[in-house]
Amino acid sequence: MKKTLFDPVQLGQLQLPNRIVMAPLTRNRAPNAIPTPLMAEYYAQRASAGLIISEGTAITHQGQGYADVPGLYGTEQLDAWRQVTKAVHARGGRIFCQLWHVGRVSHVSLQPGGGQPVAPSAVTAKTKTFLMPEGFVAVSEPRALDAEEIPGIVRDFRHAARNAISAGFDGVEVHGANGYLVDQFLRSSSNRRTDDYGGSIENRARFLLEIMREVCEEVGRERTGLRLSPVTPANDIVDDNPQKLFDYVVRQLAPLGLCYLHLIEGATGGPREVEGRPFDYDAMLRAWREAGAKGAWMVNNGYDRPLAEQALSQGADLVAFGMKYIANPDLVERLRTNAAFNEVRKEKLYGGGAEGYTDYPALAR
Ligand code: 8OZ
Repeated sequence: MKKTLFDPVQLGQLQLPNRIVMAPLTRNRAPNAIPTPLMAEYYAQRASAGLIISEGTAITHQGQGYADVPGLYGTEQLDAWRQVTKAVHARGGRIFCQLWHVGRVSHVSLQPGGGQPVAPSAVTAKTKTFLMPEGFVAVSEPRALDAEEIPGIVRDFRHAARNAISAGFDGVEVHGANGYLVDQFLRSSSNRRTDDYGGSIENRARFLLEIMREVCEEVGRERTGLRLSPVTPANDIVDDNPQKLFDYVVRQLAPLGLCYLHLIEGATGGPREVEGRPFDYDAMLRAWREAGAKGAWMVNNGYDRPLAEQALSQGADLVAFGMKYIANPDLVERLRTNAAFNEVRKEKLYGGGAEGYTDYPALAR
């Protein structure tokens, strides 16, 4: 039978009412890294999504890279997240937490003790972070992690996953995309290590695979997803051979039994084709399935209803919407009825309050 965006679908133990996912979206509205009641309202407004994935949430203070993004490592943060997950569940929704360590995409002013951000290698990214009140500023020079520090960060992911479940999330998504720490380990441009975590594809993938094994063990494979972005140029990331890298990665991931793999196709929030960076996503999906994976294939980037329906007919199971979800709390209903979309107010994306956050109207009943 032809799949549609509006079919119910099983994801791990969860029954999703549709195949529409709210993508993770950084909004910088959590002062002191603590979620607020306004955030609970924002997510609850979007509870008709098949699944909500939270904004990137720092697994530790060291994992923070932007002003006022939430964390998941302190009691106050967990208590505040509990109010968010409760509000989403009260509206009949489901929400995963995106586990985030930014690595080198940070600034000394955000780091514990004003220290240097950490990275696989001491290579500064040509990219910006967002501070308040300064706005966009160049990231700080990172230091290379000692080999002895790496198991601790793997454990931090595991611990944050446990915290997410204790805060009422239905599962977790490891942020392996967009040039943050996990992606920095994967890529030849940012990983210049000569130990077991650098050099060959097998070595560069080691950090990711260790994290995924630990997180699955902690919260269960049916509650563990992963986001990847094979060719995005976001945060100054590039790889010699992404097709070969991700072919290897998905074959290694398959036996873990993740509940989904979430793919950003092309440049994050930009064109679906990146000049000079061709990529065959179908081949990646085939490799994952050939290796025995049963999880959902979630696609993202610039989707509308016709393109989403085409993706579903070609093997995708779920479609994640970012920008459209910011401006349209009732996106499911709008897609279903082919209604017009509210336009996003870009100047309200990062930081601020209710304006451009919880004040986008739903369709009149
Ligand atoms: C936009 C601004 C800050 C962070 C990502 C978490 O690219 C982000 C992000 C996006 O994945």
